[in-house]
Order: sequence, then C-alpha cells, then structure tokens
Amino acid sequence: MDIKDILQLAKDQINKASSLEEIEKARLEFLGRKGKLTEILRGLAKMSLEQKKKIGGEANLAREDIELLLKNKAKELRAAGAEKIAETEKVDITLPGLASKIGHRHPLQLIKEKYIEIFTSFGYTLFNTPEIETEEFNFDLLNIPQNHPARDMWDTFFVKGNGYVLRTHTSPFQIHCMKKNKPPLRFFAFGRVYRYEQIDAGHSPNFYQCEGLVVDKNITLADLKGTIQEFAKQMFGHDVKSRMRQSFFPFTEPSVEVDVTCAVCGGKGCPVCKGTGWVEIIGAGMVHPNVLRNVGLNPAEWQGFAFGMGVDRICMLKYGIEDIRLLYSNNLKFLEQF
Ligand code: FA5
Repeated sequence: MDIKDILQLAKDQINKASSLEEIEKARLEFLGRKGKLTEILRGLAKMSLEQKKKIGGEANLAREDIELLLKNKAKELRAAGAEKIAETEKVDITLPGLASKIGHRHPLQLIKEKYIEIFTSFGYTLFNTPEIETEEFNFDLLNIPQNHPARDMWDTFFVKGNGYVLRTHTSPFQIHCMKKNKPPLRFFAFGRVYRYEQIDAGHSPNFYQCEGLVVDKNITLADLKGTIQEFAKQMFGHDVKSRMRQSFFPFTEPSVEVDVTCAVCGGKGCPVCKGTGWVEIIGAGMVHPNVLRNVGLNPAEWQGFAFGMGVDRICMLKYGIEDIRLLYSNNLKFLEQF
C-alpha cells in the first residue's frame, strides 16, 4: 500500500469514527508502533538517499495530516458528547427548590428558656451544679440525715460504692450556692434529676426540675407567695390563680405546695388535672434553720425561701400534653408541633 492509499484509508476510517475509542483504534492502526505509516517510515533506513528524501517527505506530511484529522475528529466527538449530556441532564432552573428542614427547640427547652427569662427579670442569677452529688449534699446538709425516714421521699439511684448519688432533686444547689456566696443572695437553677420510679403518664425516672433560693434579712412567706404568683402569671398567662397548701420538706419550715389552676381547662376540670381544676407544680417553703446553720449562717440574722418545681409537669400543663413519656420519645410527629 503506498502512502496515498494509506492516507485515504485513514481519512475514511477517521471520518466514520463515532467514538473516542474508535479514534484511538485508528491512531494505533496508522501511527502506532506497528502502524501502516510507521512501517513505511521504518523502511526508509534501507532506501537510497534520493528515495529517503522523497518518500520520507511524503510520509511525514501524511503523518501530520493524519494527526490533524485525529485531533479534529476527537474534538468534534467530545463537543457532541457534551451537547448530549447537556440535553439529557438538563436542569430546569424554574423548578421550585427543595427546602432544607430546619430543626427547632424541644418543648422542655422552650420552658427552660421561659423560666430563665422570668427569673432573670426578677433579678435572680443562674447557678449550675452537678448531676452527680455526694449523699452529704443531696441529703445530709439539707437536714435529711442518714437513716432519717424522710430519705424515703426520694427513691435514689446510688453510684456504686463511693457515697455518690444521681441527684434526686435540684435542692443540693441551695447548699452549693450558700457555701459559695455571702447573703443577701438570689439564685436559680435548672437541671436533670433522677429517681428510681415506675414510669407512667405522669412519672419518669429522669426528669427536670428548676429551683430558686433567696436569702436576705426579714424575708417572709409572703415574699415567696408573691414570687410564685408572679411566676405562674408569666408562665401560664394572667388569668391563672394559685393556692398554697401546707406540706412537708425536711429542708424548709414551714413547707408548702403550690397548685395553679389548670391551664388546659382553665379550672373547669379535665384529664390533665384529674377533674379537680388544680395542678400541683411547686414544692417550697422557708429555708430550715438547720440548713442555714449547716452552711454557717445564723438563722436569727438571715432568713430565706426556696422553691422547686417539676419542669416536665409545667411543660405538660402549658402545652396540654397528657403523657410525660412523649417528652422523651423523640417522636417527630409529636415534637414538630412545637
Ligand atoms: C422536691 O424535689 C423538692 N426538692 C422541692 C423543693 C425545693 C421543696 C425547695 C422545698 C424547697 P418533690 O419531690 O415534690 O419535691 O418534687 C418536685 C416536683 O417534681 C413535683 O412537684 C413534680 O412536679 C416533679 N416530679 C416529682 N417526681 C417526678 C417524676 N417521677 N417525674 C416527673 N416529675 C416529677
């Protein structure tokens, strides 16, 4: 085959190529190590000087032509491929986008934020204390000595063998607070507490409490009543009424429990308030003189009040939730309502 025929054959083959693979195949067939044109170039060595000049010149021109043909055809095929992709994978920029889901706060978090807002506006300062406490802070210093029957009021999770417990209430915060700060003082706390209790619609083995403490001179039960009344109004709305009932806590004397009118039924009676129209939300009282003594304060000089409330119950009441387990279920259908 002479050079002209080879060039013609290459032209036909390259023109017919419909893919980059076929282009590569043609390159190998004409310009590869054993390619048709390469063989002619290799044969030059045995030719006379005159033949070398003539045939060598023609062969080199043919090689340049073939290289150009290959390059142009490859470019053409690539452009066609891109067009095809653009056609088949076209993006319709007029379609509405997919909205990304935005998370939101858990109802207990909403109550926490409201609680912080209310008590900071009353001039209280937030004070954080640990969830694992010594028995001394959880009980003894709160006037609940070892073997005292009042310890049975809280079903306790003990940490194995070292005198630590998962706090059963936020009240140890009172001790930390009075040990670290000189009166007059006005602090509040918020956190998780633990009790070894049967789970039901109103009880969970871990739940949240918030607590407040005021120590000053000439503090009376009337100050506590006013504080709680105002808190209830701000948390539940201005129509809410509250009432105090006598109660018992070892670390307060006198002790009270505070009921508020049920925010779900407005006091008419419903399943949340078990038909009574009232819901108990707070345990409170005047700080017991023994507790003041335990932290080195003279009860003749200083008085105080403390109150503690179940955040979950407040949350249930505020949003009309009938089962505490929903707050811990991570059920999106429930959570997305807030
Ligand atoms: C106490 O824990 C006291 N420390 C409160 C206190 C503080 C009294 C300061 C005086 C001064 P009590 O055990 O009643 O009290 O719990 C307080 C609130 O926690 C209850 O009114 C209730 O709302 C909530 N609570 C109690 N047990 C559970 C439970 N298992 N699940 C959810 N909430 C609970």
